[in-house]
Amino acid sequence: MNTDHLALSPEVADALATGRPVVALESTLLAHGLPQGRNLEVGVRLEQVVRDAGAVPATIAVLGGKARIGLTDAELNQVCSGGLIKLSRRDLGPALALGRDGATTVASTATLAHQAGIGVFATGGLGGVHLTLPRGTAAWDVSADLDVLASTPVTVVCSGVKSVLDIAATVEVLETRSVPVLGYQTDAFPAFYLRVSAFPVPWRVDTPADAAAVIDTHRTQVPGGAGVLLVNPIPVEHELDRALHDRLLQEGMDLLKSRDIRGKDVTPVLLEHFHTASAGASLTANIELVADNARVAAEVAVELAQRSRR
Ligand code: PSU
Ligand code: MN
Repeated sequence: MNTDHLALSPEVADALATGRPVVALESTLLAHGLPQGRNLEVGVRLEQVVRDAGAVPATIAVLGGKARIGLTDAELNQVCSGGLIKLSRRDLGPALALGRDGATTVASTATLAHQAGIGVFATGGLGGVHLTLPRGTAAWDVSADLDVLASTPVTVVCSGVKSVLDIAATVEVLETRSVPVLGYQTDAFPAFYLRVSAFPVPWRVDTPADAAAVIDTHRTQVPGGAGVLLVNPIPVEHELDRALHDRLLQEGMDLLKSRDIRGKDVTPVLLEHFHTASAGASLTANIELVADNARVAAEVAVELAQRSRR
């Protein structure tokens, strides 16, 4: 493997060279998960949240056939202006070789973050196992995020998985693939818009220091090269009303079926339905949960940097 495709911003390169904490942020949630007109302010805010907690943000996207690790204002603007394709890890080779622009998902962001030497990454929700008929999409659909997390030593901080997924099956895959799942101040696996799902987490940590201790130990003493999933429930004041949530979910599933939506379009179409049909309530929830994950990720990155200096 070479790293000729990586273009680190001067700030991120300097932080990594001097052992300062860095948090990776993804671009698909900006380009495909949030509406244009709102996504840029979120991208800017996430970076500020990371800075306020004492870490350096590294938003990641592929622009002009280079993997940009840490974006300029103009690059973040470009990511949020529309027209970027959604790149999973399978798409990195084509996009880099053909000089394309694209937004990176959890799978591709974690891949590039690890190549750049960044160990902590914040997002909204991890991709997972999609529901199949009669409730969901027609085809078998399992996000590459799960495979990549099982084979990439990066900690992903998220609010669990979207309730548009089969949470039971997703939790089982994480177990099978030996990915440690840590509940952050929770005993329940969170369901994105909702703080709890019907499923418990195998482990709970209550402080950034404990999270860092587990991550450090897992990374240095447990073979297998899996990442860690740190799940942080949406802040209680922003949780979606359960009845509204259940209605949106049912409608979303019906929409997928009637429009025959498949593959990588499923998640963006569902999110867009939630945002428009809830008159923005789910949008606020989505933005606030990502911001809180960015804070927690930065606090954990700070602890990890301190540990490596000891
Ligand atoms: N979190 C959000 N919004 C998003 C996503 C995460 O708050 O849009 C994206 C991530 O990029 C994740 C993707 O990798 O959804 C999952 O897509 P798929 O199911 O096609 O793998
Ligand atoms: Mn899929």
